[in-house]
Amino acid sequence: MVKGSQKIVAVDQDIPIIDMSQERSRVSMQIVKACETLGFFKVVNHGVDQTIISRMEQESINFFAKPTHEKISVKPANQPFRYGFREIGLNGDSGEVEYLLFHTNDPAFLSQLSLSSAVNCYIEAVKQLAREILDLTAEGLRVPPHTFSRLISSVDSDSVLRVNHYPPSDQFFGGATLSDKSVSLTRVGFGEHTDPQILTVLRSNGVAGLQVSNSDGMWVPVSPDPSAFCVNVGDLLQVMTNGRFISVRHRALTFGKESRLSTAYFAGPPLQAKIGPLPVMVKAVNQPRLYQTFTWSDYKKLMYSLRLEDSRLDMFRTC
Ligand code: GA4
Repeated sequence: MVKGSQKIVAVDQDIPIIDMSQERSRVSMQIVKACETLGFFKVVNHGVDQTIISRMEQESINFFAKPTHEKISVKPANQPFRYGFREIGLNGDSGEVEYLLFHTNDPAFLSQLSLSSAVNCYIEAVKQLAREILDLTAEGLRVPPHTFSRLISSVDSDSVLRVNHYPPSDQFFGGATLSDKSVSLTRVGFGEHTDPQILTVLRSNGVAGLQVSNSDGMWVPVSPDPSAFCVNVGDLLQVMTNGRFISVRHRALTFGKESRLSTAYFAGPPLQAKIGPLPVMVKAVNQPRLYQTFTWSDYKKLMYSLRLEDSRLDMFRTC
């Protein structure tokens, strides 16, 4: 049921946990190290108000509890950015998931859902956290302070919020019961992929499912921690750092009886932003330029023409 030969390692001891209340220089060094080794880390003591998180989560739970016909009605034709059930992207990918997906600057859609206030507050809070992490990253790399964060701060930045609901497995078995031993409960909720944008800030309820691929090609399960945010490097940050940071492959599995809810903020730049390796990351001798320069708009066109698991970055390699 779950394809791929990669092995699972038993525990998530390899996932860095970064305490943001530490001294700033320590935090920035730890972020850079995590981005270089795994491309993924958790942050704790992040400063996002728990009330904002709980309100957003409760509104999402209420939305997914609605009858299907009501949920489907918020999906206009030919729009990838709406309510979706099973289908992912435009090229035949699917998973055991239903979701809401929207641009963070789409007030019309938000008000249609009546999620508006809770979700808007949440978006503001995670955007602020993403900016802070990117500024710390710039400090750790010793590049000018807002090198990365300015790209996601502008009013026309193309960021996306995705709320994923992975229902209990029995809702996907078409009559088979959970006590039926011949039925494996493990399903792919969201298949393996890298995130295309700059940085992703994700949280989930207390149910497991997220796994990240480490440098040995093993799947590392990320233990759920509702008080933490998970952060991962996206493709664009890998390009800007000329491959020094890793845009980590990850996936979500579903295991059984409990519903998993995860919310991901994908921090992206404006469509016309030019993305390429920072000059300081390129050196003629041992750090040759690995990627061409392209616009985010070019990259998006390409990603929607490919499958979820495809390595889009390879198309922009110089060598
Ligand atoms: C992966 C990360 C985000 O969920 C997303 C996804 C997007 C979509 O669901 O529309 C994509 C996927 C994601 C990358 C490749 C393309 C586009 C589905 C797909 C097959 C919203 C994003 O930005 O890229």
